[in-house]
Amino acid sequence: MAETAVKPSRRGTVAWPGELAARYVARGYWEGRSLGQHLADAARRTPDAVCLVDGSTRMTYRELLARADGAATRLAALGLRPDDRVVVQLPNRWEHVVTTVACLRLGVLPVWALPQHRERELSGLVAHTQARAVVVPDVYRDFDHQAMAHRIVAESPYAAHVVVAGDDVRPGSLSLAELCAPAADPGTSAAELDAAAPSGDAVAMLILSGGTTGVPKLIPRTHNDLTYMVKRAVQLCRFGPDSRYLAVLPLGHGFPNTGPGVLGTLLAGGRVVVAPSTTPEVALGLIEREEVTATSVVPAIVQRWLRHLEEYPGTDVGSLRLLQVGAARLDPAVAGLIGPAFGCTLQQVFGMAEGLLCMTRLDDPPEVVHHTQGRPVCPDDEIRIVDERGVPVPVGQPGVLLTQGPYTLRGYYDTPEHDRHVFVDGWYRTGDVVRRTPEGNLVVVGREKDVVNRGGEKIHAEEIENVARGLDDVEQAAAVAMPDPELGERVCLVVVLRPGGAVALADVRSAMLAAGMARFKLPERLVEVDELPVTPLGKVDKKALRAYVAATAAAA
Ligand code: OOB
Repeated sequence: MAETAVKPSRRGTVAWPGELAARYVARGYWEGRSLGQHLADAARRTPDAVCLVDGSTRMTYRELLARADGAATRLAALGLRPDDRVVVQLPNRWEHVVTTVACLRLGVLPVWALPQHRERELSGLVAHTQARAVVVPDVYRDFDHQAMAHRIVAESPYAAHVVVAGDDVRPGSLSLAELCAPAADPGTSAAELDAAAPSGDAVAMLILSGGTTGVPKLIPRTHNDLTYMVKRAVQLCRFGPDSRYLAVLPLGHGFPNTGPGVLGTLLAGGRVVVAPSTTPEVALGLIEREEVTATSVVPAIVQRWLRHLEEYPGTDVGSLRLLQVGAARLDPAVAGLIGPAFGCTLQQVFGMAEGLLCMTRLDDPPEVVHHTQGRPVCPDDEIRIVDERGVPVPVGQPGVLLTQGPYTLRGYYDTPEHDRHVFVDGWYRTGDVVRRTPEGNLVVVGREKDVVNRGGEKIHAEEIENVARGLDDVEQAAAVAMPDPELGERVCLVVVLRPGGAVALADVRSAMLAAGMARFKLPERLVEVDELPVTPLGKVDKKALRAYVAATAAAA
């Protein structure tokens, strides 16, 4: 069949080459159906099982599907069509799950933002995706998201709707509670949505890449690729109907949604328990009360939980079978404490919103689980580890990781210029420096990309530098990671001042807040130098700066 025009759901995206696509279909990875259909199938298998718990809300699969289909039908009535985008900025609450499933059913692309994102990040997302609607809480942690959303929507030629979670739904806003009410006639809505389900190769969602510069980088994930990855993670993590997954990492991230996370738990017929906070009191309390069997966290959280278990040895986490730790480097010494303290299996996860998912396997020996970040989940995930010249390095040597496979993007959403620097013959250059052990596991040893990984939150150095350079007294600015026992890394800003100038950390922080940037990106230390070190190519030598910053912090 000749393709006469680019399908709307592929606009701004780069397809896999035909030969690879054919292989992924032949090997059964790509099933040709929408993730929404797979989720509906799962819901219909055990309609009476509880699938979603959030505080006093307990929802069965029947109710989840009726609510998601109700929301999908109402979004359609508002004029949203398959391939339209909706920016979803919600804290961890059940509506996040229902809204996501609703979008997947209708073929509307959810774009998850983090609750910490402010005007700069959110307006960038709305503009870049030409989103039709924005979903926000009314007020969350003393910040008025509803007012922010209205300001952003007023500026956008595309966005028309502000949908609000919570009681304070003001004039001009739509109520998310009403949007997510069960369909009036669930059977009819379901039949209509089933009949119009998006195809497997349509884009299912746009996921924000770790760290955003001027234009946010968005990752188009297709129904085929995402379904495969989540199902494979379900298999490897042995999720099933008896799984109870604690969604404790922010649901704006991929890891707690797809690794196998919320979506994997639902596909497996299990139960998702939503945690509104990562504190040990709340999270471990939920593990005990809801008999949670699995969860995923970042190293900073697991360290806090370990301290709590030590202080309160009576805490009962006996139901927990699997603790996944990923998104940032886990210290092998900490890794060794986890199994004994929690009485469960530890799994290291090295993933990226762009695709490639690596995991240690549940029956791997301790030396693999403690010291490596595992191996790719798919036999057709291809890995190349190269030196600066792009030449593959011998096994065991560190190099930059490149990858291609059935669920790794071929290009970002609508940024062809940027893609030229990031894709090598279609392979994604991850920017991570890794080495491969003889048995094929990967160890993340560093990074070439200019990102600070603050407890799993990725921060682009450039974003901070642009604001700092805008200050009158700052001539040059470079943001780098400084080591931190709690979060792994924090942001340190190194500046060269103009003659006679002065700048304080607080000046940079206020300038960033005034620019509408998220608080977690603010630098936490400022260092003045006479000049910035440069590489032979004349670029700021970030490696040397990181070493300098680490050494001066140790001396301080
Ligand atoms: C996950 O996704 P992103 O997109 O927020 O960040 C990806 C980057 C990786 O390129 C790497 O630099 C870093 O985060 N990273 C790790 C790591 N896992 C991710 N660095 C060291 N050790 C690890 N285990 O972070 C993500 C997405 C899905 C599943 C898990 C993590």
